[in-house]
Amino acid sequence: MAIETKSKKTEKANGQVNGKGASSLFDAFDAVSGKKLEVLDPNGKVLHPEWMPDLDDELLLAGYKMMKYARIVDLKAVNLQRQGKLYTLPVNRGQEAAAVGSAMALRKDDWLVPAFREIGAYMWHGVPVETVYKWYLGLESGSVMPEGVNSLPTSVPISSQIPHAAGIGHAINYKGLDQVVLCYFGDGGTSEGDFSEGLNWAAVFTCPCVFFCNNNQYAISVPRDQQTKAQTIAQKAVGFGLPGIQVDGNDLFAVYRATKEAVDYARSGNGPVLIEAVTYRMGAHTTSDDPTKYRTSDEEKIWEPRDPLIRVKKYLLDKQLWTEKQETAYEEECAAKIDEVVSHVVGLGPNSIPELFEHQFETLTNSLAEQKRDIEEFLAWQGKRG
Ligand SMILES: Cc1ncc(C[n+]2csc(CCOP(=O)(O)OP(=O)(O)O)c2C)c(N)n1
Ligand SMILES: [Mg+2]
Repeated sequence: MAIETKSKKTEKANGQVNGKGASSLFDAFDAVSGKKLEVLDPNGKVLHPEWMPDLDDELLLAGYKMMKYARIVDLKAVNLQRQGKLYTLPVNRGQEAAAVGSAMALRKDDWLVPAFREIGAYMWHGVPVETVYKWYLGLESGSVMPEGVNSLPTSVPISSQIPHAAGIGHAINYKGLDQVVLCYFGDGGTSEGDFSEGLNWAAVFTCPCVFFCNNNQYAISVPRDQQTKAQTIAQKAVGFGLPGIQVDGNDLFAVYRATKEAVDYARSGNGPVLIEAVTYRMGAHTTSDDPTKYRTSDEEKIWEPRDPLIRVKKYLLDKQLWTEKQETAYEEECAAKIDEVVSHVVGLGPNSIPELFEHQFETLTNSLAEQKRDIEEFLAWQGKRG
């Protein structure tokens, strides 16, 4: 792997042991310590003021509103799927703090590399809600980013996006830029080879990547304790020689604090960080799944009061930054916006043949060009047959 980069940042990181630069947070919550970063408790009370992030009221409120919006987008999508208007989709409910709190730590020109359960992060980073619903309809246009939105599309093949994130990080170094890549995957995703290959590459080449694991306790029906014998997922960072930190993934404040620190760390040329956000998939794996087959309602009830929206709302109400009246008005506003989008999107499709080939490469590879010619010839022949 003798690849040279133009980055000056790499030199800075060379003197560090195990890829660790100066960060009091990563020292205090060292991956092997087994400690978890928490700031707010489920009642919205500040548990640990010493770890309170520097989050002004405006940004906090915007974060809460995005969590709420993502929740409503998700609930509506599930309803529409049940009515046969959308195809199978992954349910996001319960993971809004992990998604939004992490994406809030990015700069607009940073890169987002999603898996498939982070619509809050996706929308925060500038992906329109139309794109989310188009993807749920299986449309190619649901993977097309608007100009200026630095995000890869949703990725379903588990962890295949991790080497891509390392590659983007490598390109950033090569070009001498100061962007950061935030890459998501699940607890199950950490058992894939792509996880090891991506994290190793990023660590060896000091790529500015923040690897964000949504540990939602399940990989479809496989529970976390059958996924890995590692005590925590954050601990896996140690083998790659990079900092790892476990956070309460249902706590917007803790997620933002850890991700902001990781993003700053990566941007300063220290290399990657692994964050494990401990959360819970409150809904089914997808709309085709039935979680009653593998988990109990007693377990689900334990997580209900830990819903990430509840604690931020309580905090905001306590601080008089938000009122019930505003909440109701905002819910209506979100629902109206979504209804308008849905009325336009539902019913679109199917994909046209050219669209199937349009977005993957700037110039089609020979083999894809041949496939495109073949299908066009076939359709022309079929058309003539009537
Ligand atoms: C390479 C690959 N293998 C299997 C699947 C089928 N599959 C879809 S989701 C999933 C579980 C993923 O679990 P996790 O990484 O914890 O993410 P979560 O779904 O919990 O968000 C599996 C096995 C797939 N999409 N890709
Ligand atoms: Mg999972």
